Amino acid sequence: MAERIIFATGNQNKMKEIKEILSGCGLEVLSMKEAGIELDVAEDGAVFEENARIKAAEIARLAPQDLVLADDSGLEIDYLNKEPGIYSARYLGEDTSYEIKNQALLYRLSGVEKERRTARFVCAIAAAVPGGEVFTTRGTVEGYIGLKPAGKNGFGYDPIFYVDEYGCSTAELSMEQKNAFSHRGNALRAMKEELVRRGFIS
Ligand code: ITT
Repeated sequence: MAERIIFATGNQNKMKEIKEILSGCGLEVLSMKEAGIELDVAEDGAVFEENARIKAAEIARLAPQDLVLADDSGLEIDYLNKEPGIYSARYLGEDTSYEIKNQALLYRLSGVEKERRTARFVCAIAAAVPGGEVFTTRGTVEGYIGLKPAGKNGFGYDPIFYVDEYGCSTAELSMEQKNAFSHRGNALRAMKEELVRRGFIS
């Protein structure tokens, strides 16, 4: 039975959300950095699940005793044929700031009315468990692209992603509020259930 969960991400904002959601699962939750693992995995899959599987399986080879989780996530904008999708982190270049990425997306939606600005955050989580098996869960959250960026919380595309229930962007919500319904929260809760069902955590 594994004693630690390593979450295979280099994104510290994700890690904060993940630790909050997995707290109380009975296992120690570590980032790759905290586990002393440094590896840049090429995410060359065609869908979120495939990228999450690639990441989890690669890291698991370096930590065969641990339960390794990895996610791949992104923003799908319906009007832009689901762009940026799996390329969310790489949209306009990995090093381009989110201020610029967000402004560019807002520009591409200039003049488009609210009903056609629908979008969703998608998160696939893969678990690589000791023994070599890998399985995935998926979570989504539906929303729309607002007319301007708002809010300072969260990260990435949060300032332009609005949810009807709150009438504000997800960057205007606290981490607790966002985690309660977010794509990553939903995928992680489904993964927690799956891990309990399979007897890996209690
Ligand atoms: P790792 O691969 O190391 O986990 P990453 O930032 O490259 O970190 P992804 O490949 O999963 O992560 O890219 C997801 C991108 O999608 C992320 O960088 C954000 O731009 C966006 N994204 C995902 N979840 C988000 C969220 O909750 N809020 C805002 N933007 C999000």
